[in-house]
Amino acid sequence: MKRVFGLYMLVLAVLMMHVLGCRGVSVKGEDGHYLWLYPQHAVPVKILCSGQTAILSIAKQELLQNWRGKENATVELLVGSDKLIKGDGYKFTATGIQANTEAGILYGVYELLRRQQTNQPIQNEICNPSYEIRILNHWDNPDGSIERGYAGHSIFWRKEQDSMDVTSEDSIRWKEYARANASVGINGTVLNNVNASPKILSRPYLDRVKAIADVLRPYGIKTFLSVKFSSPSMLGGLKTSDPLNPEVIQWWKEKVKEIYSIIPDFGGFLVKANSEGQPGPQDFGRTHADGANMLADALKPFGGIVMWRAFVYSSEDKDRARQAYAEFMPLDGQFRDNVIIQVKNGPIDFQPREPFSPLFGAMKKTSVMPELQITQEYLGHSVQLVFLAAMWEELLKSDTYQEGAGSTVAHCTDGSIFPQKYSAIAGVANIGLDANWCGHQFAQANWYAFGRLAWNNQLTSEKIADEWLRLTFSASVDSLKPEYRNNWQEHFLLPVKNMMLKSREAAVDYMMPLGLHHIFAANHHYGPGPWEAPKGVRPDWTPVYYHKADTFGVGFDRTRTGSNAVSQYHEPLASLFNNQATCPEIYLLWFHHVSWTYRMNSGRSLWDELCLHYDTGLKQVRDFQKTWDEVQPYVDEQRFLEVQSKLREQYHDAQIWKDACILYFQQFSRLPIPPDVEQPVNKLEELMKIKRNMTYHN
Ligand code: GCW
Repeated sequence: MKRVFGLYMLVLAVLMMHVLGCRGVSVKGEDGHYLWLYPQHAVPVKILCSGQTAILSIAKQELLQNWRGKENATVELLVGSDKLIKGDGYKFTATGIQANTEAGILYGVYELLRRQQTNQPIQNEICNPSYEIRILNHWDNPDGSIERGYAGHSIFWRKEQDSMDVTSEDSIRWKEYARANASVGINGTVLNNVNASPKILSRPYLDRVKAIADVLRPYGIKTFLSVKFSSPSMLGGLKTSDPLNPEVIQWWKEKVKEIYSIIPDFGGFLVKANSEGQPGPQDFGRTHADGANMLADALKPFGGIVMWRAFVYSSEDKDRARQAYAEFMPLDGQFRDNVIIQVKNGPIDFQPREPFSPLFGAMKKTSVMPELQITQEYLGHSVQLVFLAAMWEELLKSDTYQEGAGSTVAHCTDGSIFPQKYSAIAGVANIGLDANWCGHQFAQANWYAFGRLAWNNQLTSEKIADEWLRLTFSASVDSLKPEYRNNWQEHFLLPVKNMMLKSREAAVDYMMPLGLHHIFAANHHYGPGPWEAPKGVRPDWTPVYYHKADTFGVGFDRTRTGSNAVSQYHEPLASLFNNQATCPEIYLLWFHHVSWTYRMNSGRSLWDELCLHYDTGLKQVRDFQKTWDEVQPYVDEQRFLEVQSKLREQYHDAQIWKDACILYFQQFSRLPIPPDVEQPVNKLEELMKIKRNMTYHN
């Protein structure tokens, strides 16, 4: 037995060297490739587990390789049936881990190891997931490019001219990806962009999906695909893609059957329909429910689901923020039980700050799942350090009041208030082939945070940041001189955590404070473009539509006398938002067109307050730079220098945001910049000429 074990370790060691060799990274992993899963100095442990399945083998292997508890302790892994354990939840018992599913055991193992590494207690307790489906959405195209991706080429798809054959590098990446996801409880992934190509459903692509699914399966991860609604005509050669047409229905049935013959545990479809030019049921005079149900019926016999996106807005309505609600509310109750409506966190589009979408809690007879954006499309791409958990915590804790006080977005979507058949949450992935996976070392924290919140939607961003920092940076503690090792918490953990926790508000401040939104330069969504109003472009694709600045004031009037979007919220929120005096100031310009001289709670005028926010945001980034410079002795050189240089760029770009917005809005306010605000250092005419090169790198 001992010899077998020894041999096993040798094979593992050779494998590890192979893995590292393939990527060409230093053994220390200072490029960030290890994510939060740094190899541990493990001590021996005995494992009692009768099962030999792929999932359980991984669970055992993880324990053996990373155990940092009592030397030679015995840990029992028991798949049983306990009514208090839900779904893939688990229980820590006096002897080990118990779960009702094998995936539950795996999640229990990862949590146990996490607690050992972060010095948290392990008591007898039950941990159940908040959401049953915890899924990443990759906006990866079949040619390997990634829409809104800032970390290189797709890990799944290759350039058109390249072969579709699966290489050993592919398998290694997918396995590392699966492991990282499983370690935070993510159990599903959509492999391609919601702006879907019909060819994803053709055989060569399905074969590659199968290869991916085979690697992900032992980590408890199901595979899903985004589909183009017009696939029957575009791929199948039919005359129509009308969801009520019998041939169309048959085409989808056969396609689904084919998929399941290749991937028996396939998860289902994600659909973007009648949105931003994508085809959908409305092209044939049908409703979203007609379209979603037709696909749901095809998937039902195999246990598959449809995630149907509510991200819709026509150019006709005068307020884009109202439209998802206006289109979907009348359909509540009309969807099959294997349809989940996927709703972006805010009513417009992943902005630095939005109030929650009014669909949460309002659709009471339909499963509704939040869609979060992990990739930082509107939050600084992979250049800026912005920890998004703070934003998601704000969303999940927002009270909708739909079923009385305490009906938070978290509870309205996790099944604890409405008896929805499925509960789910999605995050648009920020993952690419970059050595550090996410482009920015700290963007890894957002992937981590999504998984942790999907597992437990009551976690605080503070706790998540703390965990992530300990897991990601503490491995280097061992190599520190004792005088540094002893004050690691005080001199590294606390200041860096503090920086992470402040980073989202800082970004809101230097980009669009007080409820401003979507004043980005067109297309790239990185820098400012409040002046943009090109002729011939849909008004709701131009910043001036959103800020509506004039000599009176600034902001979008969504009150009862304006677009009336406030009425989509349940009382007391509708009245609270409707009244300028009671509207929370963080949403003021979202709901109101406010005079430049309006007195804010601070006693300052709106104009002064706006300038102050821009200034504060910029100064915060300067503080982040200082914080990071001071922790240099605690961080390996590569990661230190990378983050330092990105913070420098962030500061430069935050200055552009501040100067551009203050100088642009000043043309309307015609008021002086308050004396306690640092004067802009750039000229508006120069800032308006900046173009950003948007080619992604690979
Ligand atoms: O945020 C916008 C993005 C598009 C994206 C769209 C969507 C995938 O700018 O790139 O398309 O939302 O969510 O469908």
